Amino acid sequence: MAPENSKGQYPPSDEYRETAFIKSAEEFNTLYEESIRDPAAYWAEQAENLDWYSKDWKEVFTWDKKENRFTWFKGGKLNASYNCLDRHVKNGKKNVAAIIFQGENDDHVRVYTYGRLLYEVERFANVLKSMGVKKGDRVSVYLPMIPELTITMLACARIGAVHSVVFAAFGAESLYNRVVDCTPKVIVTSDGNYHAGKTINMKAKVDEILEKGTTIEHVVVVRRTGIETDMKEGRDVWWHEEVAAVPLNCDPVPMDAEDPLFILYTSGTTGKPKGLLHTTGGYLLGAYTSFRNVFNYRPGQIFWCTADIGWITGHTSTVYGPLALGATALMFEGVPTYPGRDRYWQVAEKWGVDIFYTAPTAIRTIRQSGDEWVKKHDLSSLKMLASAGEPIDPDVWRWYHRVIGGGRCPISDTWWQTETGGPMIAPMTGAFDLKPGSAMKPLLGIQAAIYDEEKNICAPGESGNLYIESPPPSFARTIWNDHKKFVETYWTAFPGHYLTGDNARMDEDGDYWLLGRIDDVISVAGHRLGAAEIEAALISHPAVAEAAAVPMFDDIKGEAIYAYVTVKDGFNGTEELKRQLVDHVRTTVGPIATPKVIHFAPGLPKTRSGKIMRRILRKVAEGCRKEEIGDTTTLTDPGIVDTLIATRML
Ligand code: 7RM
Repeated sequence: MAPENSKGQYPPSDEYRETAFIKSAEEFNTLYEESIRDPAAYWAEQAENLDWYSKDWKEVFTWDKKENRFTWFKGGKLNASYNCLDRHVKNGKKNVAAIIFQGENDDHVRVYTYGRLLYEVERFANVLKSMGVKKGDRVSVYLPMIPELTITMLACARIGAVHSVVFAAFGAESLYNRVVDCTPKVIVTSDGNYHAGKTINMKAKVDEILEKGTTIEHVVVVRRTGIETDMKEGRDVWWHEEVAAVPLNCDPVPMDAEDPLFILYTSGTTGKPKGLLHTTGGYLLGAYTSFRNVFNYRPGQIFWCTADIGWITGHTSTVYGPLALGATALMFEGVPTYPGRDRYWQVAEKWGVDIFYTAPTAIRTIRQSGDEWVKKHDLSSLKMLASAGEPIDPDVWRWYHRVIGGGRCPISDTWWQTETGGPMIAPMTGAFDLKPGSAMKPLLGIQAAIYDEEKNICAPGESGNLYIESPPPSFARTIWNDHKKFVETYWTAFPGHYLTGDNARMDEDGDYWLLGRIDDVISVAGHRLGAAEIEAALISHPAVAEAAAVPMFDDIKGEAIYAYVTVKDGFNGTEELKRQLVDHVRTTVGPIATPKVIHFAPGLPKTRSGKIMRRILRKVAEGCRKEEIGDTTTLTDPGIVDTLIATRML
């Protein structure tokens, strides 16, 4: 890529431009105008890239704005696992690598060709069937980043079961909440997982939730670590024993485009995580199209997204996007800093990674370790870089570009959410002069807009609420069990427009700059955590009366958790209690929710209706002075603010 131009932007090199699907801003503008003049026509044309049993949809897109129900390609029939596997096997890719698995331990390597992956998926689909799993049934998946995770997802898709993956680092309480909500028949887990040199027992957490009572009848356990594992007769079975006992072939079930593909939970403003429901046709089409357009993937390239599959980024960018396209995806089990702080670069060099996709938090961690860790490796195979999960700071962007990308690789800063299913705003790297820190423009077929509180379009430079104007195919259709909440959360602020929950502004060139969340979501290292979930964990400790969690600035994680805690009478806010609370949150929600600060407070600022004023708590956590806090007159006890400022924890 040519160096930075006089405007501080980064135009693509001619060499890169050549390989891109869209090669100039003019070409993009023309295609974009066309795509939004008639989005249904645009998406119907894209739908030709999938393999359908039938394209008998009456209408491409329907949208009932009163009920907030929408459909894409309803009546069309396809199968996601067929699209991700069989069709590539039939098209000469039987012996092309689909997944390159790199375990945490450097010699744990498995390569699955499309042919082998199909074989594994068919066998496991038969295992699920043998357990009585039918079309529409839910299957919970609580697995580390190992190929069995992808195999389970595709096996579900093959027989029409709905997978619900829970991030492996979530604790028992978080797992329980996600499992009871979607009432699965089966859970697929592993004995344990490897994390930064430690072996963690996963099955024990599953046992813990099963004791509380769930709908789960069968537990399939992958032997990953070989640790001592309690297996309950009649309920728990080993993966390797089951797959050896079933027939090899399993035909894919034709699904309606609107049949559910998966449920994925995400944290929101209220205590209960929301199960976003994604459907077969629309989601898969979105994954395919965005993967092709954003990454300019070319056959033979190795694509590596470091996100865990427990998050939407992993669903779309490690499983469905690459496999729908017939690409080769690296699947990595480890962490960026173990055994050395060059682990990512060692892996990228080892496998000759072409496209590397990670989160700003990882880049910040790696940058902090110093350039010499990167310089030890030959990263000349890299062609492009990408980022997702949080705003990427321009300085960090430039470091990523210069040190990781060798000044040669364009960076796509992709903005999206669990709800959107796939990227919505991202630069076309072969066409745009890139601006560090900006996600730039909505993708083809996507319309975004920024409105102020009065629902006027914000002028360039003004910040406001980011909306997506009409739901594209990849959007979640509802919240599992709670359509009312779906409507309230996303479609009520401005009926007919999807509220993203993010602040943004547009610059003079019409490029988008994302500014962070407007709600009570804390983004720790790019992982969305609900303040309410952390608070619920704190409050469940016997010493805690009340708790409020807010984000605080953290130069590595972007945001960290600052927790205010009022203790019950008879308890004292000691260092020992602090340690206990931190441990308690780690085991209930998971290590990613570890509070950075516990601030013992005599009380919390509340409105008369009893709502905790998080705005004020955020400001105190940020270190604001009294004058900067704003109006406190609506509080029942305004004096509490002075106390909190005086006792603020640094
Ligand atoms: C992909 C993912 C969604 C929230 C979203 C934003 C933030 C994601 C970017 C970003 C700035 C980006 N899904 N976010 N990507 N902020 N620039 N490129 O992370 O559902 O887990 O989180 O993440 O606040 O609302 S998510």
